[in-house]
Amino acid sequence: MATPVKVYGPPMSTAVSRVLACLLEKQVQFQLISVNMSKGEHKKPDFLKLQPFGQVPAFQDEDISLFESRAICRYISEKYAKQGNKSLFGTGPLEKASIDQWLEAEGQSFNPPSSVLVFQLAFAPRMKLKQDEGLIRQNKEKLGKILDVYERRLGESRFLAGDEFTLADLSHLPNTHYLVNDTDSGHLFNSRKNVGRWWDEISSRESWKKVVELQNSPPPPTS
Ligand SMILES: N[C@@H](CCC(=O)N[C@@H](CS)C(=O)NCC(=O)O)C(=O)O
Repeated sequence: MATPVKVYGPPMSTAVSRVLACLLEKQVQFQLISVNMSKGEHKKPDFLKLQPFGQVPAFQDEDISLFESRAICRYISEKYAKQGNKSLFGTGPLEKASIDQWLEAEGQSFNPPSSVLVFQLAFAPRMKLKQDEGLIRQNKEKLGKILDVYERRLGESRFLAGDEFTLADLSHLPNTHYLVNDTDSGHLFNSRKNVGRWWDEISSRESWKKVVELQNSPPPPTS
């Protein structure tokens, strides 16, 4: 039996949960390794050998290590192409390019405003940090404009890259989950008919439900 891959970081982290969703779609065995971020473990020399920017997740598969959640997802999808969800990263050059195009749109256009809103609206209150109302307003407006493009696209096809659920859709799960469930910004998604239909469908996948269970389970004891 293959050695489980290792994912370092808490499932609450959006970038960690992206990798977990991918592993679950691909039915790849994994070991989740706790990193106590409140104690700054992600900035310690041993962790920096795995993730030189001092962020989670870090990832190991036997003797290789990788960082950047979207790159890790592409690697998992290619390496384990023959198992689990086989269409997650497409099968031909055109399908892959279309998936990559929407993965880039997620990373370059959707993530900047949505991650600011996740931090400001979901995490800052939990961390007892003051929210920046100007930043919130600005980023809600930016995200609305991006979602107008998504609304048009999702009026033409069931998923972002075509008829199948792919990495492009999966990559949107972490930020959207917090915005829809933990903030007052759910209407940005649900008020758009096609985006709302798409969100209901992608967030109902078994893989994502398991990630949410992991997020809600108590963290393992730390030393
Ligand atoms: N682009 C990176 C982002 C990683 C990232 O921002 N991780 C956050 C948690 S979601 C983190 O480690 N924050 C702590 C820090 O930056 O010190 C990826 O996708 O892996």
